[in-house]
Amino acid sequence: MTHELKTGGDRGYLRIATEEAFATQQQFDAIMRLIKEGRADKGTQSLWGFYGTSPSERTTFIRERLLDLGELRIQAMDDTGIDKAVLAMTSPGTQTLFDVEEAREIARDGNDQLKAACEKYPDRFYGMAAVAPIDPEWSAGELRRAKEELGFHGVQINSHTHGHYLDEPQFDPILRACADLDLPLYIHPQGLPDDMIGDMVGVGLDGAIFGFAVEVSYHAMRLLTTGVFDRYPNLQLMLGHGCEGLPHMLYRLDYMHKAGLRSGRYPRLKPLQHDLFHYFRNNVLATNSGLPFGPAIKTMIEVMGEDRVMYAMDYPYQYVPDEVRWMDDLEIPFEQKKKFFQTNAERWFKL
Ligand code: 1DF
Ligand code: MN
Repeated sequence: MTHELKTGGDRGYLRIATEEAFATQQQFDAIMRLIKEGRADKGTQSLWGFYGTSPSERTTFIRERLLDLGELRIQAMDDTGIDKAVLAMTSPGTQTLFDVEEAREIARDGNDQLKAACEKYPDRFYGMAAVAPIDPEWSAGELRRAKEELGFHGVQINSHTHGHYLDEPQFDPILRACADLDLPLYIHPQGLPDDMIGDMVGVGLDGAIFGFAVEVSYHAMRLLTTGVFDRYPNLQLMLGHGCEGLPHMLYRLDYMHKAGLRSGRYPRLKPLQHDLFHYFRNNVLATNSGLPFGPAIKTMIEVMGEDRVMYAMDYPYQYVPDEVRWMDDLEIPFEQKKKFFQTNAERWFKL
């Protein structure tokens, strides 16, 4: 151990964790009911069939911690020197559900519960809204309520909704609401759609280990290459897990995108106003959730700029106090570290 972890800024910065998960009992029960009835997709069966029932130490800890928006969470933050947490309803939110009414009710109730927790711990907890993308118009209205009545700071969408992606026209009300309300759109993983998951469950690679990044990076590339950020130039897309690997590959993504355009290979790909580098430096924000890994953080800072990379712990899925010490000791300039831990989150979430 190199140093004690304390809240309050003893190292010259506050620590703000930006991808922190909670569940509601109603959400949990609805997902587990789908699984019991054999109606959940393969990705949900794999994830929540495991997290919902396994007696292992890891899953028991995660279940208990997800359902707590009180003292257990505050204690964990105190123990790891986390001053503030930006909280969102855990993956898959409502997005694996089929009943529209139930999805809306779980999102609305989750937002109310989160609002109550933020009021109880006003300098510790900050909210991102849950929505029900299966009903885009309702979701747009809920985003307005989240911003104007609940004082929330963003929205978390757990990637695809029954295999559908936010660049599809039916979801435009959600994108427009994010842009109009100036709410960052955090795209978080969930289980992969049935038509993508292949044999990933069979080989044990569908979850956070690998499949999540495949599917969310695909989602982000769809938004980027179909011109969402030309339609909404102020929209800010947040991606966790080291920006789901994309900055590492940005040269090739951009080169092949341009090559495809030049040769007219795909009718759906139309020329954009800018190259992909531009969007990564103007519309994409990254967190290092799950990746307390210097090379990844430094690459993101180099590729996207020091104003666009933020800290996240991914509590309770990756609760490792030592990770905070490694990030404190990261070999980057102090000014960059302060942006990473504190001021970028304050700026982009408007805390
Ligand atoms: C896991 C990770 C599962 C994250 C999650 O939802 C999740 C995991 C079920 O470790 O299996 O949201 N995560 O955010 O990294
Ligand atoms: Mn997460």
